[in-house]
Amino acid sequence: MLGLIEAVELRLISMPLVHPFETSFMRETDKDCILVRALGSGLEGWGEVVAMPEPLYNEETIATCWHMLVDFLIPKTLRRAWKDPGEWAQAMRPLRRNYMAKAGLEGALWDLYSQVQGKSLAQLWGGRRSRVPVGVSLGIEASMPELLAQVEQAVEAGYRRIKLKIKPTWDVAVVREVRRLYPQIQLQVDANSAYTLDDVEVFRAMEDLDLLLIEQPLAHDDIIDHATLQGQLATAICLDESIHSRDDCRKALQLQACRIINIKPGRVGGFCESLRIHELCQSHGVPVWCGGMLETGVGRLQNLALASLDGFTLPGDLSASARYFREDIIDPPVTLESDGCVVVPTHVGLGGRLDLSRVEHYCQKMELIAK
Ligand code: OSB
Ligand code: MG
Repeated sequence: MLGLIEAVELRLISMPLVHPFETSFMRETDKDCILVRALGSGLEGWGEVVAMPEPLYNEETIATCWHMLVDFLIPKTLRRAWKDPGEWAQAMRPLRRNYMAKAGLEGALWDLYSQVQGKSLAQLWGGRRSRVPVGVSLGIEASMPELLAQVEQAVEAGYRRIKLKIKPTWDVAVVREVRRLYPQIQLQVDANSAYTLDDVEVFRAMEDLDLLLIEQPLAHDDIIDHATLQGQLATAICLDESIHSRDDCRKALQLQACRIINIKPGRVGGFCESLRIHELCQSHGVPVWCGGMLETGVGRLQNLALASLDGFTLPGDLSASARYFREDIIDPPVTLESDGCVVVPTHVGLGGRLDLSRVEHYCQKMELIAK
């Protein structure tokens, strides 16, 4: 029993990134997000809303999530006692989309539920691995030497899989050079929807680079064109932005729009839907991996628990805290083992790792919503 949720607090957090992160759609120097704290049964659970300040990755923003949480999701949550986070997620379905807003609150409820049940999230979700291989996502840089310095640093740190962000003017030549210098490394690219079907030649030119996958080459809301592109490529396409639900995933697989799925709990409305997508992909023999949104330790520890499930056979975007932050809001932070893996948390909930004084230090705004 999850029980009655008595109050929910929202905190807007802004933490400096150790290195700016640039994609085909934006450049970030700070990690801004909402932390959700759900209070009930004398316990507190924490979750993270991964929406960004601007609607450039998807349509949500920090402000739209704040509004959805304060005006709809939290009031609907406070009115009754919940059996478990699954029942809650089902009850929120009439509220259309707004997946990141939902996922942040669901994460807080899972943290609470983990404590009530006395089981870790990995245990609750059926994760069996105690450590998971992780990769690193490297942004677009101003020059090739600057990117190569980032690659070298990541390889030296022990990461065995590198993901390169690409965009027109920063693609084939860049990826080819990294592949030439690191013939052995697992390499993949992420276009964040920067191309159209007119660019097939760009992807053809990468076919000999032994890429694990090409992530979201075409439009954020497309499945059909991706099927056309996948039909013309030997390299696997992986969908990120286009997949918001198990149903989207089912349709993408049916149309053969991709061969791999990136599961980001924030993008699909939470861990319940993530588990459903994982199950569907497993039944189709389709590999999945856990994507990231530069999460703080709160979202990161929860994503790690998800990535411990059997179907997550590819390295996730779940790097160590130090790759993003000088100081994470969890202590101890997430660290990389010498074999390129991260240890899956075995503790109940956040295991007392949240450093409240650091949360307060990075907090820019707080709101308490109670009945
Ligand atoms: O497309 O996977 C993406 C970060 C922000 C928004 C979108 C994406 C990303 C990443 C970073 O690639 C992954 C990470 O958290 O390390
Ligand atoms: Mg992506």
